[in-house]
Amino acid sequence: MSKPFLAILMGSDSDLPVMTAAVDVLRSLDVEFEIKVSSAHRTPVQTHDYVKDADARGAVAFICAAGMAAHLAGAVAANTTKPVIGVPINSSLDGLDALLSTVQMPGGIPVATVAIGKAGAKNAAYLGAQIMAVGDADLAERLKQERQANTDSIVAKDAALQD
Ligand code: RP5
Repeated sequence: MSKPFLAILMGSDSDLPVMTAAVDVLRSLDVEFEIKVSSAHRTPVQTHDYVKDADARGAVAFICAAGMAAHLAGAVAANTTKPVIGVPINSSLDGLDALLSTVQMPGGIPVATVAIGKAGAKNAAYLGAQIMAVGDADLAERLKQERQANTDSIVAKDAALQD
């Protein structure tokens, strides 16, 4: 088994401009990850095979981004008991179609669904890192420091505004 990692799947390479927000967060936190284009509809066999393989190699959680009839996160969740985080992509209908397709899972096959677009991609990465950090004290510390740095930066901006 390789080092623990997060597996990111996207339904299309057209989702990459949004998912770079997740990649940036994981790089900043020094979290191991893999990223793949794999579609529930266009490459169902490859998606199934990758999930089984990544699960066996030590994927801690899966982050799945898709737009339109966004079935990727559900298809991944059907093939693993690791946590699955769904990122709805705004490809049509303001992303509402993708949000509903991702979040409305039948009982027993959960997908933790985040917001549509870049904010969701970012939060999916933080959530994945937080899941990993349950078993990784160093990563937990990096997350705490990063949160504190964000707080400090907002407080400093407010202080500057008051001058
Ligand atoms: C989904 O359909 C993808 O995740 C993407 O968001 C959307 C459109 O895909 P492309 O036609 O741009 O490849 O499967």
